[in-house]
Amino acid sequence: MNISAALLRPRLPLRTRLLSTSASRRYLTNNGFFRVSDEVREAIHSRKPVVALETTIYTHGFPYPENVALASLLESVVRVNGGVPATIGILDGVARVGLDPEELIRLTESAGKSTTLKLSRRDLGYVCGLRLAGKKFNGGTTIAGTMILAHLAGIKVFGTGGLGGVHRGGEHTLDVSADLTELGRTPVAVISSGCKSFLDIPRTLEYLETEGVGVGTFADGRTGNVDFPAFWSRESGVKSPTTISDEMEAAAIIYAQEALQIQSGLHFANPCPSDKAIPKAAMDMVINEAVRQADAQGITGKDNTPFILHKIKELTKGSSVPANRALIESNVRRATIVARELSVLQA
Ligand code: PSU
Ligand code: MN
Repeated sequence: MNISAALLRPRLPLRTRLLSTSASRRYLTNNGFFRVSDEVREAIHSRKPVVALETTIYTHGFPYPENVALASLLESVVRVNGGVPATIGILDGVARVGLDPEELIRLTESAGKSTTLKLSRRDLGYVCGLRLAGKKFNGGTTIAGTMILAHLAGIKVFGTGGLGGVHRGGEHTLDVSADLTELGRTPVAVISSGCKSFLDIPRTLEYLETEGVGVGTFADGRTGNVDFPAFWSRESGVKSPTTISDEMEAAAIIYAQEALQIQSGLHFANPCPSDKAIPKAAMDMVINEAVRQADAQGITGKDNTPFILHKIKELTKGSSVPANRALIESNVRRATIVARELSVLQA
């Protein structure tokens, strides 16, 4: 698609209505449970490109102190590409959108403690409410949890590593990540490298279709059918429902959905950079073994994803980690460019 913002703007009959809708939309103001940093609030208000970043990857993904380094790297990636980062999580029982460096360190270094939780939609009321009873939790928000808080603050673009999905055997266990239902109900665009193939990728895409979630994979010049990516691997054996050429197209889709007042989310998949990606065949062997061990030990529910991630790292002797880091960085860079293109459309 070769549409520049200049071409697109005069042709959008809904533009005036869209602007007045956006302008009159009331974002949640700061209260005892929810706080947006001054920098992020000002950036949203003046329509600067803001990118949401999740924190489960720090509290339940990367160990301390690597998680501190990653958290600060990702914020820098947003800044050097012209955006404003909004790292989202729960600190001392308060939902936070935008953390200063000291707070970011405090949250990431609390990884592994029993009072530092992995927080999805169901958990937000619990951790914030119990602060009133004197219990102070920290928490990394999952994609679902992060989308909710981003949307409350008025952020539309979110970059991260990988999406939760339907687990293998999910048709029996009903272990389906709340990320998928959240994408069905919250209008935030998530840029990730798809789902790890320890999940059931065909059923995940079916579920997203049922939830009304637009899914597009960045094709980067490739033509024909492109696979929906499987995190470390660029191939999954499953075709992406749609492909997009670049960040401009992603931004145009977000803009159109908003104009149409469609209240579901979007998922744009960005395959792992080629030089760091691990071939599907190699990854399949490792993942099958990790899944076998999780089954044997009866690890299900919210503990399943962290357990399998840990096993994969062990079985690949750490070689999956550089790929993981490279893809997150690439996704966050792309998310920033999408947010920039969106700012142009909204100007
Ligand atoms: N997939 C990954 N890495 C991750 C996660 C998923 O490749 O760190 C995290 C994300 O925060 C995601 C969450 O939102 O796990 C999904 O967990 P569950 O399946 O319990 O919903
Ligand atoms: Mn689950």
